[in-house]
Amino acid sequence: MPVTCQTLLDAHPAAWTQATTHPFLTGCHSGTLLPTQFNTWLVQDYLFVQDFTRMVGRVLGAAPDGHIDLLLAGLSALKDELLWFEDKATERSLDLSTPAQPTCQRYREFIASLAIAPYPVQAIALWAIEYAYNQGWQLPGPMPEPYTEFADRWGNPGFTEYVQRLATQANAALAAASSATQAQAEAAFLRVADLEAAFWQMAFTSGKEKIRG
Ligand code: HMH
Repeated sequence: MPVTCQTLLDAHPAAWTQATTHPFLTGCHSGTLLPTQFNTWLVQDYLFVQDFTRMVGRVLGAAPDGHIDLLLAGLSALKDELLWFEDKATERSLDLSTPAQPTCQRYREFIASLAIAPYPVQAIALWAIEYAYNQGWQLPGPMPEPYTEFADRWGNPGFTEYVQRLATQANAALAAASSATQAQAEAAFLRVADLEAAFWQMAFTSGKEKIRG
């Protein structure tokens, strides 16, 4: 039985729940999140997305012919997303040249390390990273202002379809993969799940520390 996106989700429900549910997200939903917590996330996620864009470029470079179109569309959306992050930072007077926090840096190093992984492993990691935000931003329910546009960016129907197509491509790549590559894909999925949970926790706690001064 080959590994698929669905078998990974079924085998690791607790890891995936930790990746996609967090007091940060429910705090956005209930209006209890502090602006400093949100702003910490925003700046650190911009730094993440810059390197994630580089990762998607490398996935494109490793992709078979039939997968190029979707990945190009993904890169095009990331171009828009980086400009949007810059607008949001300007609106909030945030400095995007802030250093990456250790958790953000660990995640950036992990996605950089995928450069030498087989394509099916890269495809699973890409799907997991996008699916984590697609689910995470939707699960609490409709987000109030000022978070509506953030939830919509990763929860809108077009993005949801993009993530589903990433899953289809990852499954196709894995179907032909060796058992060693399938095991590596599972490890990458679990690594993404851990790093997603840590990323929410980073923003949630470091924003609070700043308030305490
Ligand atoms: C930490 N994971 C993180 N940031 C993001 N922007 C995404 C996933 C989705 O692109």
